[in-house]
Amino acid sequence: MKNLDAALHLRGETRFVDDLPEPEGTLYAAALASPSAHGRIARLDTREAARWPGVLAVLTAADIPGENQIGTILPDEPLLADGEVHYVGQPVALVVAASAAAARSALGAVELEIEALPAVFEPREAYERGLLIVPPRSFVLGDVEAAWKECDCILEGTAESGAQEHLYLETQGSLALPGEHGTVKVIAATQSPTGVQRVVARVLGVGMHAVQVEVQRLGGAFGGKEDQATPWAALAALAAVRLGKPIKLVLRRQEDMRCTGKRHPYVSDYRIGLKSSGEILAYEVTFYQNAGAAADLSPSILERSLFHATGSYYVPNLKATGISARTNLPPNTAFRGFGGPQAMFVIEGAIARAARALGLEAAAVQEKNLLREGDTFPYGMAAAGCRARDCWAEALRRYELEAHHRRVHEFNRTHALEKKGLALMPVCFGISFTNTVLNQGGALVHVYTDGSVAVSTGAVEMGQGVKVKIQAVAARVFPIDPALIRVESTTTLTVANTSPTAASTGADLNGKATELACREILARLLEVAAEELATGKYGAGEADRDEPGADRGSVEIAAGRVVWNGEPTDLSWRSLVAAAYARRVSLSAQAHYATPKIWFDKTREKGEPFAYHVYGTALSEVTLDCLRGTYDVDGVWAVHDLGPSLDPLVDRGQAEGGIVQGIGWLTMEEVLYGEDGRLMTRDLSTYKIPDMHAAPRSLEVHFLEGGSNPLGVFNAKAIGEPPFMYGIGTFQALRAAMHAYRPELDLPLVAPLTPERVLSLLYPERLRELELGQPARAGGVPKAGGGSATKTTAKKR
Ligand code: LUZ
Ligand code: MOS
Repeated sequence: MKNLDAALHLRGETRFVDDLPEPEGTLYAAALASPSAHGRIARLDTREAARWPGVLAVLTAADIPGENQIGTILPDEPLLADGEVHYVGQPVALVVAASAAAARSALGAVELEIEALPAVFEPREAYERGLLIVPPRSFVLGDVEAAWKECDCILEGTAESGAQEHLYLETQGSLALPGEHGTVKVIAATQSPTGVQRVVARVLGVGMHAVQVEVQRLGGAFGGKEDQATPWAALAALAAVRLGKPIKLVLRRQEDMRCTGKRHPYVSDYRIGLKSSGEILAYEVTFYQNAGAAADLSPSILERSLFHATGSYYVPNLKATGISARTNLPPNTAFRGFGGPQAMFVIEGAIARAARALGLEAAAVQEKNLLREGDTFPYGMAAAGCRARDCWAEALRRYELEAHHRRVHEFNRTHALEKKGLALMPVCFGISFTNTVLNQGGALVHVYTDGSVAVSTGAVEMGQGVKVKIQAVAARVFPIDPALIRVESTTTLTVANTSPTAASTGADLNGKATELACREILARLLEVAAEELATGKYGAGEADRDEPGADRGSVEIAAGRVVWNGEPTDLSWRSLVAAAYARRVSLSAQAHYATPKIWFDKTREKGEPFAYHVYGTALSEVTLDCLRGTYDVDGVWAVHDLGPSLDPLVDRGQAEGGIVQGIGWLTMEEVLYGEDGRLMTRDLSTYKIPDMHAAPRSLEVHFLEGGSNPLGVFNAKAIGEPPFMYGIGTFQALRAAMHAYRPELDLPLVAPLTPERVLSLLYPERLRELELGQPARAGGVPKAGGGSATKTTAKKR
């Protein structure tokens, strides 16, 4: 099996929002984006723009019939700016015209005067000014203060990880169709149809039952459409209802990059304490999350950082604090890993640095502290079915770590200006939305009288292959040709009150619901089968015809036909379905699945928030050109805890894609804003993502067998997010190569390590000289220095 859309994609026939046939009379909308990062709107005059050729209307906050509010977690985000603007790119007005070009050209005719207010872009500065999204939170385990005294080595430092642009292939967009009785149907590129429905209803001042949201598929999302597809859908719906016409609103790439939020950049302070053996006794970390101008999903993302503060390790004494800082950037949002990668980035950096200080291999310190069965996570849950050490050991064995080490060592000994680095990266990622209520899914299954099946769920297909998995689930319960099973588009009419397809849970939650609905229909069909067989028409069951209570338990379906006592009968799936219809038995079922047992108490910050954890270990090798600062990823080789895959090809695609995306985040992808808060890296000539050449030369993912996971569909584990974090290992391998060249440097823990940055970190003296305009010092070989621009030197408290 492969992605159900593969053939359509290959032929370019797949329809994304922008490819849908437009109903007659469709109008086009474009948003006027704030040019200012923070200011008071002194004047907003739309009259000139409204007279522009082709323009039918210019809408502002005053035109919103309901609430001008789109916030999901906090009500702090207007749909259209009202009185103030808080980031460059914030929608201020909406121009509706006969063509998209006319709408865009009229944007310049809107007269907008903004009185600038002071803008803040750095999370620490925002924190110091008291600009917080939510109050700080801390997760505590043991007693860090007491533990420092027991440590042989204590290191303090800071860590910085950058933003990341989602760069989904399909930009944000919606087509809104006004209906009768004040209803509207919105075809949106969203991970969260219910989220769009709720906000559209709120903005229009109507009930959710007046709003239908439909999603066929997305051209990628990665979290970028979990919350941030909503404003564009709501703007299209607003215009559709105001003008009574179909409205299409699709962002161009630069608009999308400029106006939407990204992965949160984090600045973190850490302190780690170890025994000389490498055992970690205590870890204290404070995450300063750059949330941008509105809450969006930031509090949940920060919460996941706290959950994953200790990565794959058991740390007996921990204090992790999360600070969500409000700045004047576009609201940052969900991105694969959802705050987990930012947290693991810090502890991995801290461990590698501590290992250097102790004269140990990083891998030795990692292994010593890896989670064991029964270890307590900082949030009080015990590691159950822990596979951290199984994956680690299998990675070492399968990928011959010792041989790798020897080769790298030999290479580095014989190459003066090229260096290789190796690093291992263990991953432990909790599966479930950390917000417990979201862990529910629904399915609606119809079997038609010809035996074909339609399955609807709340899952949104975004290229991750969730539909092929749901089809596989239905095909296991109904053992029939998968071609008879169609997985329908996702709409709020078929399955209501859905959670976003996110948190790697799409296949679990919706697959489980599908399984339940199919089983309900199957049970009815088996009843019918037993009765049909008892008629003796199908070459089986005759003996029992007259026996009341004949053994119905032996009736099953296999390979599209009824099997009785292990023997195939003449009763086919199709005939069985027709017989059920003739007996007036329902061939439809709706089911709801809620992850059992999970809970979390926010007052104590303790609970069992995750259904299970996904584990894995990846080995990365990097070759660095020490003169140019450029590098190649020689390979990433992972052992990944997955269990029995529902679709190995799809899962492998997810793992490989996640790895490359994780590498991109920490190496070449650099989001830069100007001093005025304007995005500088707003197209693909200035924002580089990994391509074929940047991808690892060798990329292997081995799925670890064994283990049982009853909380995943048919025992499989979730795949979406965990592999992303293997990229942290590649980043560490690159740092190891840098250390191999300049062992005396205490490199600051900063990402992304673009080649420019690598070069400047390798030659800090040169950089200082250049900055001071001084001639380069004679003598060639750079001297050691704790002098790199960093605060990562050890401090005493
Ligand atoms: N979205 C969300 C997520 O709302 N809650 C989560 O815990 C989560 N985790 C990962 C990705 N998206
Ligand atoms: Mo997500 S980061 O939308 O699972």
